[in-house]
Parts: sequence; structure tokens; C-alpha cells
Amino acid sequence: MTYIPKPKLHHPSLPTNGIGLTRRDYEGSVSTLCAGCGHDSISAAIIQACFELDLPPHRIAKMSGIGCSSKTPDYFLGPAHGFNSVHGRMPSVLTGANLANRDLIYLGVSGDGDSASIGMGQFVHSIRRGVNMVYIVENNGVYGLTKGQFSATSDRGSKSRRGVENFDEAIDLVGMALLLGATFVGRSFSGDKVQLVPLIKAALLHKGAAFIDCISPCVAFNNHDGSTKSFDYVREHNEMVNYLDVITGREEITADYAPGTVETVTQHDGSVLRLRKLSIDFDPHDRASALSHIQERQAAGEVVTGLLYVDPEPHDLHDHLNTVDEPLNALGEGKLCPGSAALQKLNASLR
Ligand SMILES: Cc1ncc(C[n+]2csc(CCOP(=O)(O)OP(=O)(O)O)c2C)c(N)n1
Ligand code: SF4
Ligand SMILES: [Mg+2]
Repeated sequence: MTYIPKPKLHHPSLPTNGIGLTRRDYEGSVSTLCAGCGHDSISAAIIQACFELDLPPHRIAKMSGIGCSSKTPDYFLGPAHGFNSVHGRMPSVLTGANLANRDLIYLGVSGDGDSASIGMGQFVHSIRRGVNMVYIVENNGVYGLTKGQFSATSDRGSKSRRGVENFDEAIDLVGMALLLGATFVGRSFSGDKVQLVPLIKAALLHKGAAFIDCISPCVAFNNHDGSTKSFDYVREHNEMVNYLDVITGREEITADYAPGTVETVTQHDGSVLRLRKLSIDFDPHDRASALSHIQERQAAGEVVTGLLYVDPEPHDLHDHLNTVDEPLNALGEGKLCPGSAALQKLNASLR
């Protein structure tokens, strides 16, 4: 992999975040992707999200498979842990690392080929098991790195750059993630930072399997007329389900009042809000209606973006397996070797 480090020097008056870092501290090496590739915009959104959340970069583990998309972890969060695995195998490597050390924030970056083709089995099981991670598919509907073959997310009827038509049905990863029990599901567009940054922030704060399908045009092989993953097509057919923002780390203010009534709420800064509860058009807490909504809009030729589903009380794989709180590498000998009496008790319980 080509590696071009960025100069460490930066302007002394760059704004800093709550832990004294500048946005530059969240960058990686210089991208070697094609100029204008949607994947670079997603890297910029990840950098912005982590900077705004004051995340210490070394507490993040970024994992990927193989593809142009899977190269991108090299281009953000330089000081983070990273593992560039085998094609389609990111989810199992991430699951293993997460089980060994639950203290890190796991960020899996993959491509539509990496996740929907060779890695489909791995994608499916990591979501269904509820691995606590952010799983981003940088979806360009094409195998970019290997020069433009259709992928499993290429829409039926879409055309390759050479005019060849795709006759296979597309796999919708958002629909699959909803069916598989993901506790956070969103879709966005690499060119829409206003939507993508808060979506990534919310996913990073979510405890459970958070999946984001990010349409990311490949300017080299899938940005022509006839493509359904091009910049022009997505801009023309994008249907946002909500406008997003993320608020972190304050004591909860609750308001329990009926639809159609007014409630006065004093906020953390002392200001007073008068809330009128309106009926909400889109409910991101209803898995079944999220699924039918994306299918309805898809049939109308639209791409639904935004936060499609979130479970406010998610569980993750550690809850299911009842694992210990400490990372395995922090366990002392006393816990790793509890003695022969404990072993006999365990063996007796299994007889
Ligand atoms: C086991 C294996 N099979 C095939 C390949 C060849 N290969 C490398 S990347 C890739 C497809 C990448 O597509 P995608 O995940 O969509 O990433 P993109 O380049 O489009 O971002 C393929 C088929 C490989 N590296 N390893
Ligand atoms: S080939 Fe496509 S996906 Fe790969 S870097 Fe170029 S524009 Fe991006
Ligand atoms: Mg791809």
C-alpha cells in the first residue's frame, strides 16, 4: 500500500476540542485514492465526528477488509489502532478484538464488494450477534479497486461505464441490517456532510451493532449516466427521512406530556423551552415501518437517507455472553487462574 505521511506541523491557532486536540490530530496519511472519490469525503466525516466528540484517537480501533474503501482507515485517525484484514474478513477480526478488549471503540470500514459479496456471511453474523461497533459500508455499487466490475449492490438495470447492463437483483444492506436485528441503522451520502457527521457521531455513541450504508460514488468506474450510485443520480433521488444532530454527555432532561399539549422545560444553560408535541412523521424506533418505508421509496426510485432505526435500549454481544468488564489483557493471574477448587466446581456444573 502506498503511504505518504502528512507533515506534522500545523498552524498554532487551529481550533482545539475538549481534550486539546486539533482536527489535524485526527487525520491520517495523504490519501492515494482518485481525486473526487466519495470515500475521501467519508474519511473527512469520520475525522470531523471524532474531533467533535472529543474522542482520544488511541482509544479507537479501525478495522477494514480489502478494496479502495478498506484502504481509507490509513487516511484518518493516524494514532488509532488499525488492522487491514483479508477481503471480506473484517467483521470476524473486529469481533475477536472486541471480545478481547471491550474498552476500545470499534470502527469497521468496508466496501459493498467486501461486505455484500465475499464478506456477506461475515457481515450477517456480526450484525446478528450485536457486536458493539460502528460498521460503515462505503457503497459505490462497484468493485473500484479491481477496476469496475458490478458488485452485489449494483441496481438491476444500472449500466457499467462501458454500457453493459446489470441483470442481477441488488442486495440492500440497510434492509438486511434491519432484518438481522441491528440496533442502529442509517444511510447517508458521502457528499452530504451535514447529515453524515451527526449520523457517525450517534453511531459512535451507540452501544451495539450500528450500521451505516454510505452511498459513495466511484468517480473512476461508476459516476456516469445509467449508474444509480453516481453523484447526479443520488442527488436527484435522495429522500431524507430526518435532519440530525447529536447532543452528548449531560444529565437527562425528561418531559412526559401528551401529544398536542405544551410543556415548559428549563435547559442546562438556564433557558426555558416551551415544547408543543406534534405528531412525528417518521418514527426511527419502529423497525417494521423503517423496512416498509425504504422498500416503498425504493420502488418509487428513491434513496432514503437518515437515521432509519435506533433501539434506545440496545444490548451487545458482551451482554449476551456475560463477559467480564475488564479487557482480557488487563486480567491478573488471580482472575485468569482462579485455582483448582473453582475449576472443580465448574467441571461439576457441566456434568
Ligand atoms: C480473496 C480475495 N478475492 C478477491 C480479491 C480481489 N479484490 C480486491 S478488492 C475487490 C473488490 C473491492 O470492492 P469493494 O469492497 O466494493 O471496494 P471498493 O474498491 O469499491 O471501495 C476484489 C474483488 C482479493 N483481494 N481477495
Ligand atoms: S477506483 Fe473508484 S473507489 Fe477506487 S479510489 Fe478511484 S474513485 Fe475511489
Ligand atoms: Mg465498492
